[in-house]
Amino acid sequence: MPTLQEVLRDKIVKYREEVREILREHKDKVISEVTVGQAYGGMRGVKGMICDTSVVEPDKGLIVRGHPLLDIKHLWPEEVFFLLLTGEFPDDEAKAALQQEFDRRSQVPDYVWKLLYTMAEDTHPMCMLATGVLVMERESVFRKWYDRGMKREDYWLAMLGDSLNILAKLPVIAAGIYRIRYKHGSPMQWTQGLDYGANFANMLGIADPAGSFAKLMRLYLNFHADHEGGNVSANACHTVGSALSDAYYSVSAGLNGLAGPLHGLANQECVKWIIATMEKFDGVPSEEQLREFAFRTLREGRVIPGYGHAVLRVTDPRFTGFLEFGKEHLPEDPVFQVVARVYDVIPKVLQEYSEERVKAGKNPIANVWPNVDAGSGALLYHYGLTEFPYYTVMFSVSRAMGMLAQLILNRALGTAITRPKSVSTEWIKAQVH
Ligand code: HAX
Repeated sequence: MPTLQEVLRDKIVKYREEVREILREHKDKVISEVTVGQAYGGMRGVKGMICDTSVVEPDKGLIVRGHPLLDIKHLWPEEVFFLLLTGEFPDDEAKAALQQEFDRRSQVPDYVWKLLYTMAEDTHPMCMLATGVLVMERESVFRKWYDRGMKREDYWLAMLGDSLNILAKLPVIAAGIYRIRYKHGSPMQWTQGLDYGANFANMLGIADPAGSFAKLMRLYLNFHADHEGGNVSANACHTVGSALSDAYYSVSAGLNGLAGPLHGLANQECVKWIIATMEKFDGVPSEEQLREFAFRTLREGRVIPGYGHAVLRVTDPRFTGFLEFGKEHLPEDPVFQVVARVYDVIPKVLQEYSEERVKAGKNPIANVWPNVDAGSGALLYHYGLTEFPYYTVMFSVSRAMGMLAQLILNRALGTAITRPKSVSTEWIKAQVH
């Protein structure tokens, strides 16, 4: 099979023709309407952008290029990246070629390490990661080619070059941040010939005699890679990229969005919440104790982290996949046992609480089921990764694949600069009266 770049080049010809055809025939067809509630409500449900890498179906969860996530959970991260871009699974030869690309590009410039070492000791690891990516902007192929007058039709190629460079360096930098920030030793090097997930596992320096941590990393990097285009990180990355800012600026922006507690940071909040229940009840809490703890959290005006979703209305298949991994590899782990018990308790609690809210004239909770963040942290914790603030960095290594795949495709399709129309409250008042 040809390489990623060759397959993508052919696909792009088809993608472009398909979009040209749709626009030629149906440019003025209406696909969405916007209510006042949506305008004030984070544009939830407004169909106003395109993303072909994946779709999140409210009643099914993530579908990657037509494949429900749990059907492709065996894929390694490099295969997922290939699939996101081309809609095809790489064969062994194409996968090996992509791994060699990462091998070739994995050297992290010294100035990145110098900078990370000089950051204040209490800097959040997400800030270190976003800074580490941003400071490498001087390496951008896209910017260099653009300055030399690159043709529009080649934008995707320069974006692919930047993306491969970022993806090859990201696990090295992310693992290095873990070791620097939490004083586990110096950053470790990428091992040539080792796959992406196992490389990341290895560079974290976690003991893994049975190889199950490497398995978890492959699964983790697969599950978090993409979640269509409108989520905060993908959307932020897309918006910045639409101004033809290069991939370093764009991905760094996306990572800053992922660092919010209602988005990627929820995974650190989740484990904190689980551990807090165990400290309060001195071990694995009973269902009744969990219920009591959950209601206290809600009455204090806080959210139950890991539950709810802007789009999903069922248990997130990514949570299901992590639960299956836990049952197979760490069924006796007490933190994992709490996660499984929380799953029995919280949906009922949130349902009850939602009914209370409605009686009090507030919005219902649209989705009482767990999202991706509800279970992943417990698995990391089991392997000795007990530094919660680091979890979103691991999420980021994966999500960069989705963000970059979307960026490359948007540059290939010449997607326009993002510029929705905002309206003022005065304008809204005039409409509704
Ligand atoms: N606990 C308590 N209240 C919740 C809740 C939860 N888990 N989920 C939703 N609600 C509340 C909302 O805060 C909102 O209250 P207000 O109207 O008073 O503001 C109300 O229920 C309606 O919200 P919604 O329509 O159900 O949900 P949204 O689309 O507005 O928000 C969120 C989706 C994911 C942000 C929300 O469910 C939440 O805060 N969950 C907890 C944090 C979390 O797990 N985030 C990770 C999401 C997955 C992700 O992006 N990972 O990266």
